[in-house]
Amino acid sequence: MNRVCEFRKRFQGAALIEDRKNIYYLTGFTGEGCALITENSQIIITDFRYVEQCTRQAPECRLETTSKDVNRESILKSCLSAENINELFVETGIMTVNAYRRLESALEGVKLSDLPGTVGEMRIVKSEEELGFIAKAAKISCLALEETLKQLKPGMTEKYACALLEHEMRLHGSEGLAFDTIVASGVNGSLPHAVPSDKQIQRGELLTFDFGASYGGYCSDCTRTVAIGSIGAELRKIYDSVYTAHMKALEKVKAGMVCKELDSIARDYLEPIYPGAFGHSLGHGVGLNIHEAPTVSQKGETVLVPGHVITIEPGVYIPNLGGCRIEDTVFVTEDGFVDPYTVSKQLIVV
Ligand SMILES: [Mn+2]
Repeated sequence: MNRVCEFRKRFQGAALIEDRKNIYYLTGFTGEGCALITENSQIIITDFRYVEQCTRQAPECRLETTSKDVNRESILKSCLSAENINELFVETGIMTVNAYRRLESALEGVKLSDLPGTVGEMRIVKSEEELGFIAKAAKISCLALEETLKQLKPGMTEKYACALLEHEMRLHGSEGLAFDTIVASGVNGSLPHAVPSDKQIQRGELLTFDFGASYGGYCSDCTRTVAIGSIGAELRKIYDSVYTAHMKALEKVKAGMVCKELDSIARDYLEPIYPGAFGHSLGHGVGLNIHEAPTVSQKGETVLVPGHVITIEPGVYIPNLGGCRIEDTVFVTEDGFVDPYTVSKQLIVV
């Protein structure tokens, strides 16, 4: 997989790529290092540990290896001067000030400029292959959650439930975790990004799992809130409201829809019932990163097109009571969406 040709069509100039997901997306290389893309060459600069890996993963790239005597900056300097390049576009958003200064002083006579978001624009629309990886990660997530729910019992700690879920994701083929798993029971459910604790899961509580497998380098993102035994009317009302908000927004997902309009559908429904209780955005893009473009919030101006992958994840959080969130990662199509998750969104009682 090499997308350098497509990148060159969209951006003319010498680009230094340091973001590892961007390097992978463009060249296929997953190790540490950087990629220099110019009009005439594509070069990966790495060290001994990744030499063989680089030749396997990125055969179309020229390999330059750092050593104790030759650092990255000096390799860059000679590569640029060999092609008479006097302007280098760098990813300033992810560089440290220190690295920028080091580069600036090493490349005397070369102007450093901001690389525009070309790679991000390419990454936002997924190919069939990329959608396949995300679908596989979603399938692993569903199998793992189903297995976890079979084993879940009152008295288990949130940490234990978290370990079960993460173990099942690995057993079903996940490469790792797309992000730190959230397991929040009872009153902890009012924390949208709760960290699994030693708190025991009890009957009568809602329990939220927000988790993601990864496959082929791609993430998936899913949230289910389940009931431990029978729950009271207040919690049931929260669940039903979030469920309705989720379904209302989800059914409007299709090409042509503006992200902020989707956000409004869920928000306008929940706000009168639970004022101020849905404080985060409705969703976000998912791909090589767990959070990427487009943002599905009140500020989301992106018009959806086929191949966009977004989450729909409304939630309600009530301090001292609990909370609920329901989330799927879905694929935008011409006339709707594909939802790769098969775990029920109706309230599951464990
Ligand atoms: Mn999410």
